[in-house]
Amino acid sequence: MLDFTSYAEQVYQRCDELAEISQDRQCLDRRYLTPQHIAANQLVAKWCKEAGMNTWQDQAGNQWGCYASDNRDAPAIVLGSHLDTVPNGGKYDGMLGVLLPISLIQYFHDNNMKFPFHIEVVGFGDEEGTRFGSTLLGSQAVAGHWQDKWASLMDSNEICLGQAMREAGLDINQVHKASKEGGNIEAFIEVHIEQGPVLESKNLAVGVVTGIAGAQRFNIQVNGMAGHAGTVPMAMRQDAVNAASEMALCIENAALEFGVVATVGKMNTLPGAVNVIANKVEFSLDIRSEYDDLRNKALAAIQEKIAEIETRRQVSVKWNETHSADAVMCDENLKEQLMQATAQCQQSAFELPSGAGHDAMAMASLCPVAMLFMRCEKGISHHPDEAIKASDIDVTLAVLNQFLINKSAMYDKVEYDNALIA
Ligand code: HGY
Ligand code: MN
Ligand code: MN
Repeated sequence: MLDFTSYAEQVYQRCDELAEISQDRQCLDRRYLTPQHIAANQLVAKWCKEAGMNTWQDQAGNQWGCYASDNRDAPAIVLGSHLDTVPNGGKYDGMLGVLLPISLIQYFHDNNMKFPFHIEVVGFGDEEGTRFGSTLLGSQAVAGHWQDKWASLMDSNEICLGQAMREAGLDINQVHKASKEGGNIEAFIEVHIEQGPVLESKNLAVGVVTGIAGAQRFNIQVNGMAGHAGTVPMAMRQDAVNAASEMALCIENAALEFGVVATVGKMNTLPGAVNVIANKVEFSLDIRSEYDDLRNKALAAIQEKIAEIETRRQVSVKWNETHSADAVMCDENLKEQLMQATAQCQQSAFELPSGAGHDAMAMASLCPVAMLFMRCEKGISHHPDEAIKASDIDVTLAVLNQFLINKSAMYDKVEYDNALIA
């Protein structure tokens, strides 16, 4: 296996440097279309240039680099992930999948290596959906699925997405130009930390992803009746907090019963006073499964149970779906090619599913997609304790390099065969 130690160190340090760009001095929090997002794009642009790429920001705020083939008409292989984070996030979720390819291209540039295909790197601007609630906005723009209704999505400061774009120097009326539909893209490969404990339990640096779980997200509003905490008898209350709490527990029970994962990650109560019975609670639901029909069955059971609680507790419930993405299977050929490259670089090739969502889900409508997972310590993610080893970056660089070298040889063989036929 080629030694990429110095390039692995470069990736490691750059993750630290990028993690300094945050809207919160106490933790990593970088959101779509904020000044911090644009600053991160500019830093990534600098590194793309140093690696011999031309670089640009597209009309959806995604940052691109292209390591061009000598053949202008060649197809592109796109490598990338996201540059935004969850609040109090880790410094490898997303970033690793942008910085690792840039350093691999730095290695190609340093060694004057060229390929029969363009290699493009993309840093998507919004995978987590932290700022506007909807997710995969950057990659959906690239895949040609931007929805005009998103212009009115609001952040917690009541700034709509259209205004946020203007403040970031972008024009939402131009966002459709970010689409690569009809482009000559052969494949999208996303490198990402596993965000789970499996590779660590197998003592493997790298794994190949079989498929990405589908997900739905909702904002659920429970409206009850405010009242005096001291005078309203318990049996006469329409307490939104107790109703929402019972609903959250029925979500947990349904997830256990159907074997899916369902999370209530956000819950706000109003008016939020100690001595007032809450009249309104808003909470989020994130429900996922590798199997769409299972997720749909679990969701139907949850909706039925919540309707029963709504009636019994005399509250009213409003559902608002903020995200829906069916499960995506990775392309079989690309998966085999990544397994082959992995087997050439680590003692065994292993494949596993992804419970987390990724930009590859959006890109799958544009071109064949595949993912390479890298081990992360104790599977911790969406947390500042997210950690990886430089030696695992080394292995991942070697696997991605091997994949591109093998792919290049396939091109040469096709060209050779065509020449024979001609
Ligand atoms: O939520 C997810 O699965 C991803 O981290 N956005
Ligand atoms: Mn994430
Ligand atoms: Mn991610």
